[in-house]
Amino acid sequence: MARVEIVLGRMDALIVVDMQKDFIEGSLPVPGARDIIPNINRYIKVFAEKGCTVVFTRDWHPENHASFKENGGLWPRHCVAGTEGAMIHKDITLPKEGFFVINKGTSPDFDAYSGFQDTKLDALLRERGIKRIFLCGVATEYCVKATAEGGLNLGYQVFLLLDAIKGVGEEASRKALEDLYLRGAVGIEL
Ligand code: VGL
Ligand code: ZN
Repeated sequence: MARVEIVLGRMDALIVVDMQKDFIEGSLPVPGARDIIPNINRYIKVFAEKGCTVVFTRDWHPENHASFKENGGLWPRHCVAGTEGAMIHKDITLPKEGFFVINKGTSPDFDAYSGFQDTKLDALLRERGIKRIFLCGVATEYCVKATAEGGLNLGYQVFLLLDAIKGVGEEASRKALEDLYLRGAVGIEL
């Protein structure tokens, strides 16, 4: 295991992916998602203290969203905009000030796993001079992976906080990480 020191600063952003009630204890739970909450809270505190940008993404679907089974999609109804299930989980500690929330998947006609897809996330990070993004949250092989790929495509250096992500399937999650490493993402724990 190589050890390198990472000094966090203003050009770094923590992106907390989809830590919403429905993915933790609601209609589409990711097994074990609750277990990463303490580590995510630790990262939020550390990044906020270092003056980093902290962003929360939310899956934020209209009721008639194409990804829902009732509309011909893959998933049970989840994270309907404005509902209880779409809220950031109550045990996630938000920074006292200066954090951002990015909603995604808001168009009824197609799914958007990446926090960068059809959102202002890239503009927000660019405006703030962010070069490195550190990802945590759920689900490893879906929204975390897609957001990491989106970041890599846009030229960000991407770090995956391995003790603060959780996937739906073990094998699929392992494969997702392998793919991301090949593309240049780096897995770390701080
Ligand atoms: C997600 C399935 C459907 C995710 C979102 O956040 O990984 N997964 N919508
Ligand atoms: Zn969704």
